[in-house]
Amino acid sequence: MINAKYLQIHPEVQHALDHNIPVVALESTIISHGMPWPQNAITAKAVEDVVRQYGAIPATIAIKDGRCLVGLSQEDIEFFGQTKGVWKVSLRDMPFVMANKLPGATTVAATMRIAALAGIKIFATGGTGGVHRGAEMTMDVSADLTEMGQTNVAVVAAGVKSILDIGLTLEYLETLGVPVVTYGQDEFPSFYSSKSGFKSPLRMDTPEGMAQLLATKWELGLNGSVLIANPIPAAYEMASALIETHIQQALDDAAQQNIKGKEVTPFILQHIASHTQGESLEANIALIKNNARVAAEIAVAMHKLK
Ligand code: PSU
Ligand code: MN
Repeated sequence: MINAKYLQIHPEVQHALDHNIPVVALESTIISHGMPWPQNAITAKAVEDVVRQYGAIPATIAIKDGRCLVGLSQEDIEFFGQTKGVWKVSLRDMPFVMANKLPGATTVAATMRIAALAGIKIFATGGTGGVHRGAEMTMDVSADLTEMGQTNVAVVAAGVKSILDIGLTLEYLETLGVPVVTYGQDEFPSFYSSKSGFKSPLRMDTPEGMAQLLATKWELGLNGSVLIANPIPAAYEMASALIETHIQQALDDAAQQNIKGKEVTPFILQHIASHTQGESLEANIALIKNNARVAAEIAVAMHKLK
């Protein structure tokens, strides 16, 4: 366990951890950089409510005053929802942001690491990072993937967005030894769509099956995550051709404006959001709630295995 001075676990989360009550971690980049105010704060709260409704305790993770917060108050959620200049913190940025006591919203990679430090086994988000299109030239591969290769926290996401190279992302996860399991269908989903054109490496249909797979993996000493891909609910799916048009435009704009490094993902997401307005936001909210439900169900099933 790391020095307690770096971890601030919310009393409700600590109580759950101490009493073997299932806990689901949630990230904060989606709050500070993924959605506009006030929908971001409203959604963060609603997602926590979904976790509770399905029998687990939510622990939304962020960084403030030099500490990793595990479980946010309503005030914290509002702070991360409306404060300008909150850092997007992946693993690389963690020591700098913490040492300088800056506010930070955590990516999938940083959230996983902090969840692991707190003893949380499962995490729900919208979409993860991956291998970017053109990565064979830029080497832009999200630290989310390398983190999934080593940290024992399962990730429930709606697949990866087609802003990434989905085929290369699946290859890279295979290299890292990360099982990719799609929930309830054969095809790997691509965030706004339940389809991607790629067959999922694995498929599982029940929370109990998922819990058994996780237990087996970790009992074997096979460290790292399992990417649980949960397709967006059918009613909220968006037309792939439309999304592709916006992605192409966003990639062109990013190249023209010389957007690089950690700014690439937020820039493209922002572009899609502003060009599809309500529709993509609504889809985003629906899929993250759906992921929170599945994560809570799996957390409960893991608890029953014990
Ligand atoms: N993809 C999405 N929505 C998101 C992100 C990615 O569809 O909100 C965020 C997540 O926090 C993810 C991060 O961990 O972006 C990845 O950023 P990068 O590609 O810079 O590693
Ligand atoms: Mn990157």
